[in-house]
Amino acid sequence: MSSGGMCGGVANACYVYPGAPATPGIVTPDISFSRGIYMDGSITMDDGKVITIWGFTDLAVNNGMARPFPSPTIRVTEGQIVHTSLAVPGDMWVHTIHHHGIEPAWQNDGVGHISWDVQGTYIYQWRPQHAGTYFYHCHTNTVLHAEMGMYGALIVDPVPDPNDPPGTKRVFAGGPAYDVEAVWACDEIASSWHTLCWDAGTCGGDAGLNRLEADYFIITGVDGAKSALTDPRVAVNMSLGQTLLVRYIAAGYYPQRITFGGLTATVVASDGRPLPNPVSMTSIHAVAAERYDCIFTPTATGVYDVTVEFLDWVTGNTLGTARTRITVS
Ligand SMILES: [Cu+2]
Repeated sequence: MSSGGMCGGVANACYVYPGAPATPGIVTPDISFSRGIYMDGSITMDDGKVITIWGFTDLAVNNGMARPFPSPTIRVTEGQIVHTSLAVPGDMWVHTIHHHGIEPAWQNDGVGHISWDVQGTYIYQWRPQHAGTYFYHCHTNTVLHAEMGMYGALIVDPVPDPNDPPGTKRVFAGGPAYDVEAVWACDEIASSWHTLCWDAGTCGGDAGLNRLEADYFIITGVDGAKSALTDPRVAVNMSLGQTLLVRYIAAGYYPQRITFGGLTATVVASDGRPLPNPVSMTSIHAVAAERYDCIFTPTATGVYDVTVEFLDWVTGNTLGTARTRITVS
């Protein structure tokens, strides 16, 4: 086991509150997800460096043996009662799931120091009220655990419109329809953090978590130096005449600026809420945890290189870049 997550025990950590009580007011859900924990995943960067990744497994698939990064998408429909079961065995310490942008009861919000850090199995019960793009992440020793990779997309679809042709996909009820969908979770990695213990800094020592010196820049778990230009998990191939929805998630800590290689985005929603009026933008400046739903209707075939710049908080200087591509044929 190479993971730096295997360091100290829960009893020696500070400001963690292990627990897994029964879910208050639990009812039969409309849809369920089951998540486990891994702390021995990895990502191989374009320069060959292998970096340890932590994340959530899908326990419904092959007993959670896979090590997906980002963590498996949670996709639900507006108004559904959702259960997300999180199982944390003793050798994985404590973690939570915070469904970012959803507004459940505090017991189900997954903020460790407000409720508890899951040790055992807890079922988060929640009900999304607004279609849109969200993400979920661990909220135990958050600065570290989220940076280590403990996040995944959370998508809330609208209830299908009975007047639409079957299979029509919309961003929100009454919103634009789309044919092709991409999720771009743009994030930086500070590889020096990826050997730290799971509880680094919780007892007041200086673990260096106040200094983010990222050396890699990724899109949806793929190195943005080169791989994300062509990796099918990120790069978009579409036909002229189709409508593309990009769910852009600022999943890192640095401010970001994304540009679309000459294409213009029509931003129709942000942070899980429709905009009063769509806004045409050739670049978007985003800060941590913001989400933008961007519609593209290219009018010419071509290859459009998308660039995400990661910016210094103070100077605004570009600290790193990730790239992907939209190919219209
Ligand atoms: Cu965690």
